[in-house]
Amino acid sequence: MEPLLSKGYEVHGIIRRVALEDPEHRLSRILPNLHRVHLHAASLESYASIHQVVAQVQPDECYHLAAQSFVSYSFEDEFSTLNTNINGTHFLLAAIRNVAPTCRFYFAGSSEMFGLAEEVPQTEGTRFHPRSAYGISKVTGFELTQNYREAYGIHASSGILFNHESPRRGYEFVTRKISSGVARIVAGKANALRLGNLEAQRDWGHAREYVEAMWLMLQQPEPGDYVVATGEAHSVREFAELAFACVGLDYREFVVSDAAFYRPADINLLVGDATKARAKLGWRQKTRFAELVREMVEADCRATGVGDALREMPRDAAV
Ligand code: GDR
Repeated sequence: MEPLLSKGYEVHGIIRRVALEDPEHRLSRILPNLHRVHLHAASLESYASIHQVVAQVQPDECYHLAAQSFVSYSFEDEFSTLNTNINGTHFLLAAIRNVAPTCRFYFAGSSEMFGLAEEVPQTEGTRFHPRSAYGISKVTGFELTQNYREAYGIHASSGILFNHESPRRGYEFVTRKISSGVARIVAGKANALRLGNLEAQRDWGHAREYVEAMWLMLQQPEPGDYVVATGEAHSVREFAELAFACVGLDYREFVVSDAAFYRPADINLLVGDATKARAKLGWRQKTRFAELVREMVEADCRATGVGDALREMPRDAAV
């Protein structure tokens, strides 16, 4: 929302009624900007509510970022993940087609669609082989978006975004789990950090830069699909090593690999090739891996009152 506000957009969002009634708790991450956006009570599970908001607002652009987005949870509750993610995308596309057909649409696709990828790095042409209900729901959303583009002429684009992180990341995702875990350990509130598969490799970029790519997609004369990635893979172990090093600690003394956090089917390596986004959108990723780790650990340490523990970033850490 901040990039759109800074560009002078009038921003509307949909939000579940329960969250609207409890903003301090449920909307804490957007509280400073709450007065600058128009929030409408609606649910991705109800076509009628989506239709009503789209008809009333008549948006020029729609960024569909709402989903059950935690891959691990999608193994525990496949039904809700598939229902919400697939129907939610369908309802939005159908509402746009019916009452705001000139609205440009962005679908948040995911590198999880590649899953057990047959090639490295992955491009827009790599075959999908999702490994979770979440990945399957995103492939379906991607196909729906393509179909609405081809069948009804909607300016509908999909971003195939690889992992994008920042200090605002939810605590359940591994990067924030590590950065907040480091802060808790320094503060003496924990003495170990239990993680799952330390060897999984991901292509981690900065969320702020990735939302700019979303916006660029909707400014193009023609809709399309774009991989957004840094092109660099790093393991969970590397992330933990750098994160603990930010406070002068050795991760091996604190990190425990716990089978409880392994997924029934994980993906060992995802790394993207953003050549198309660079060529057509002029998009560039700027934040390096070590800077991202540092920013997240720094934010959590300061918020926990242990900012003093932060050490200078080693010169060779700018990987
Ligand atoms: P991911 O993000 O599934 O890639 O999806 P996540 O941070 O949850 O996992 C990344 C990798 O780390 C491994 N891992 C752990 N993960 C979590 N959450 N907790 C742990 O303790 C842990 N230990 C190891 C995982 O097994 C995995 O391999 C994110 C989400 O934002 C999606 O919505 C988005 O589509 C993709 O990124 C791109």
